[in-house]
Amino acid sequence: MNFPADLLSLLGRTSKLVAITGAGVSQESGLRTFRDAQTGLWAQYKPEDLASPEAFRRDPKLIWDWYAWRREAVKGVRPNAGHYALVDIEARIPEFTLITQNVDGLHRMAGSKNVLELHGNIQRVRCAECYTFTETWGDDTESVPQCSICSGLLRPDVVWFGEALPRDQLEAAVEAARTCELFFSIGTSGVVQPAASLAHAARNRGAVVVEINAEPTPLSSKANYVFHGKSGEILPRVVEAVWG
Ligand code: BV8
Ligand code: ZN
Repeated sequence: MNFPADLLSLLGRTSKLVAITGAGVSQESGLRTFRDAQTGLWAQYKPEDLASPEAFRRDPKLIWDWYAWRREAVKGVRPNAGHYALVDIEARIPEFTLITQNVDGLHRMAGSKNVLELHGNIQRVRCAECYTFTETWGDDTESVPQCSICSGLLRPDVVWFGEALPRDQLEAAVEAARTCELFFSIGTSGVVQPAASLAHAARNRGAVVVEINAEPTPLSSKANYVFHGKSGEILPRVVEAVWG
């Protein structure tokens, strides 16, 4: 895969780059994407049906167990070459912002610093009532652990469908997208809002938009450059081509 010379030179001289990532960037680490069918007990459920406050109210134990299962899955994997290439790019661009929809924490694990977790992080747990965070919760597998302050049920610190995104993260993401020169959309189907609107906001402000994704998305026709393939293969090549 050759990269257009003008894109490589733009990358080499840009001072403000924003990248947004989705589940696709963690696929080569062995984590299923939201598009991929779930396995085992969870195969019968669509992720968006489980990732909602209604589902938690209806059956808190089911949802607690789903996130416990995903936390174990994340513990069993490592960042891949795509995550590490984004760490390399951050080290070379004066103002780099990494916006992620992923709750797996793999970007930080790889060493990324300026990370905005738009949809939270699965490793963090808090009270559904009083918002108190807790590092530890019993391993009683019979019931959902409760808050030591108000006895409310504990839940993962992630954003469920119908819930507001963390204001500080979202405002910082919108600001970065609106003022960047270069915007990379990596491993995301670009369906979930408001995350999916950021690339378009950057494009509308004159940024050059690059899509790296295994398949076409609603952004493909609007992007300036589109590379369809695996982010863990393409991103290291971009770094090599610009700074190798
Ligand atoms: C809200 C955390 C209101 C939990 C997640 C406007 C229009 C229509 C609908 C809406 C709208 N505004 C709001 C909505 C509703 C909704 C929404 O967008 N619905 C969609 C389904 C249409 N949005 C919300 O509910 C948001 N909240 O609006 O609240 C509000 C406002 C103020 C006050 C009160 C309330 C909250 C959205 C966040 C939900 N939480 N995750 C958890 O993870 O359990 S979303 C979750 O799904 C992910 O975080 C991610 O965002 C999304 C999955 O998308 P991707 O990450 O892109 O993954 P996907 O599998 O889809 O695609 C992977 C891609 O990678 C594929 O294209 C594949 O080809 C590619 N790929 C695969 N392998 C590779 C690869 N690419 C490269 N390399 C590879 N190796
Ligand atoms: Zn509480």
